[in-house]
Amino acid sequence: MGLSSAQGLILLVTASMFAVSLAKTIVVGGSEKWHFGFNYTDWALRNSPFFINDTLVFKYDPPNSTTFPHNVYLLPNLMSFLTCDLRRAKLVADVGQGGGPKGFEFVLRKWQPHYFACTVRDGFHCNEGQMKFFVVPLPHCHGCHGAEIKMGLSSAQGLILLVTASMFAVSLAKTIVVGGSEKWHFGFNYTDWALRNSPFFINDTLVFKYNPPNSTTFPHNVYLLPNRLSFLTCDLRRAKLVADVGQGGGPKGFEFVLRKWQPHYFACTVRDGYHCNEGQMKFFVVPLPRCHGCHG
Ligand SMILES: [Cu+2]
Repeated sequence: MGLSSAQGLILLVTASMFAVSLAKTIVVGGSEKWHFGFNYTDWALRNSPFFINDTLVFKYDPPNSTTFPHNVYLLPNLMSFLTCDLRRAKLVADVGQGGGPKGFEFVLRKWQPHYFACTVRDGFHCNEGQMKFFVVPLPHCHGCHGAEIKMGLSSAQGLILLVTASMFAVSLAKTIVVGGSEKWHFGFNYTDWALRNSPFFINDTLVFKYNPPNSTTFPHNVYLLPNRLSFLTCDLRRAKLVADVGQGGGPKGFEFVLRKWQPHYFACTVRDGYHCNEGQMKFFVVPLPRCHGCHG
């Protein structure tokens, strides 16, 4: 993209310094710690974003006569997370490791989703007890938001980073047809599709392609749901129109540019949620800021 290797090195070194200096330690659940019956998915969303090298602390009592035991596992993917399918869960901390003043510390080292859950009582703590959440730790990114000023970067350095980041963001922006050759139709797993095609980046364009209403195909549309809960349950009450049944046709389809660094919960609302629920016409993406010097 025209960055010299010297510039690349400077960005890399700067990014590494920042990553170290900014790493945070976060107690999972805050003062609630890690227990049955607290909504950790909500907690994680309220406390996002998390960053690579941040430390999560799980605090729970070891087995005793007055409290239930808990543990911490990582589930392999979104589907197992949603359904509390524990078959491929990997141990993070057992029932005895969350005690003491320090609890159990887990450092977020990888730029990938982490699906945490308590597996006690065969998924009961995960399902009924809401002892699950996920985080996607982000690389520390400079020139993407206002933070670098507070961190002691000179404004000249900040400006260079900002301009560089903008150039990259423009040159690298992609256009992605939702569902690929499947386009936007009933009965395709778009949540899986989105995960397979992640990450998406800010300024990428999603293209929704579907036929306008006619006698041979079902109509579809595109809405944004307000949050994760409404997405999981296909609750359409606060859905916002993105494209109506007539807007996905033609060779171009409907284009939606991902402009904001926040989760986007897309769904088809046709037939009162039937297309969303049974037809799997829903997915979410969290477009990332373009980040340089954070990965290879
Ligand atoms: Cu539909």
